[in-house]
Amino acid sequence: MPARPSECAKPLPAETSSEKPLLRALHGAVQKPPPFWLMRQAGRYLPEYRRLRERTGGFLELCYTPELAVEATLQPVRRFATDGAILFSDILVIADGLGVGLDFRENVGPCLEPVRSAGDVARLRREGLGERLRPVYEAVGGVAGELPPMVTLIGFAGAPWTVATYMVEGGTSRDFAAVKGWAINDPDGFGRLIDVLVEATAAHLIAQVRAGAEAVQLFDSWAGVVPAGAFRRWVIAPTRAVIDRLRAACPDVPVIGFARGAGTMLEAYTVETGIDAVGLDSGAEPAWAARALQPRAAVQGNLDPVYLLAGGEAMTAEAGAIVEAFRAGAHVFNLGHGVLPQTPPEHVAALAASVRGRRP
Ligand code: 1CP
Repeated sequence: MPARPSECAKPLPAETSSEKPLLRALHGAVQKPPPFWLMRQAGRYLPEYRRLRERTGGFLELCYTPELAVEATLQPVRRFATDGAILFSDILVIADGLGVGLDFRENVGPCLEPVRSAGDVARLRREGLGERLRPVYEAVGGVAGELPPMVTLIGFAGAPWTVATYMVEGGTSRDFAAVKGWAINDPDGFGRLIDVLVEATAAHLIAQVRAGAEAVQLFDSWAGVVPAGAFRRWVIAPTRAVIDRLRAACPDVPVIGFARGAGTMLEAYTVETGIDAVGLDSGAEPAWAARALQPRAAVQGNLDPVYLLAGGEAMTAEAGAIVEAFRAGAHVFNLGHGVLPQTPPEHVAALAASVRGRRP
């Protein structure tokens, strides 16, 4: 594996870095068993997270207090010996850093002041963003210093489209009428918001890599609501623009792209964005993805989180089928979406054992 440029990552002994199973898979190595981590592996389903959360004022305070974010990141790694540690943060810290007045409300979710006009875009605070997000990068550095030697540190950001949905709707949405309406009625105006997010997202990922992240994931959780005819403009092009900027600064850092719900656009997404690994939601049939996508990128996924909630034989059988389907190429075992908050932690332990135990 090529040496990584020193300005982009904390120097690790080359042999340690190259031995990390998750990093190897993202660079295309075929491994049995596959390395494994879970989206939303930190959070409310863990009693130790709930205790940490009770001690703090709120979710954002947890994200912006490096010692606490480090602790939340490491909790699932200690418990399940995952191959990846995903930074404890949120895709919406970018929106917060741009000054939209973000608040996470109990049982409601994120609330933001909606951005709906050229004037709103012009008022976004682009200068000093890196400074305002500095606690996030300090958390990355803290995790890098405490990580077990074979574990890969994953940084992340929301993709521009998905972050824009929250900024325009003012929170989560059912029909995405405001954001899609803006994109349809005034594509150039909406495009300026996307352009701001491309720059901010690239800078955010570069800063995480410089602080010690070894791979990054772009979460496009709402890619699936974009009509197919607009998918290249609002999903593929902004993702490609972020990756081009990241690669110019940090050429060797693997990028995982997770365009949830992309359906028949996933092949174009994989090829045209230039991602190293494609995150699959549970709607992607493994046999199809092994044929259509795995020759072009490592694949990551894709157990439905409800199998993990259910546990038992159904879970291990389904996980086994996924491992089997992807055995000929590079594969990172994961869920098709995040761990559900009501999931028993013992089920995660059982899943980890079953993925590890299989030696086909
Ligand atoms: O303690 C709490 O109540 C906060 C719950 C919580 C947590 C633990 C939120 C609120 N975010 C997070 C952490 C988080 N979010 C992580 C790091 C932890 C880990 O993965 O182990 C990551 C990677 C995210 C990413 C994220 N945030 C996404 C993309 C992934 C996905 O789930 O599709 C999205 C869409 C968000 C927005 C968000 N953050 C939190 C909420 C309630 C929401 C809105 C979700 C929605 O619209 O339904």
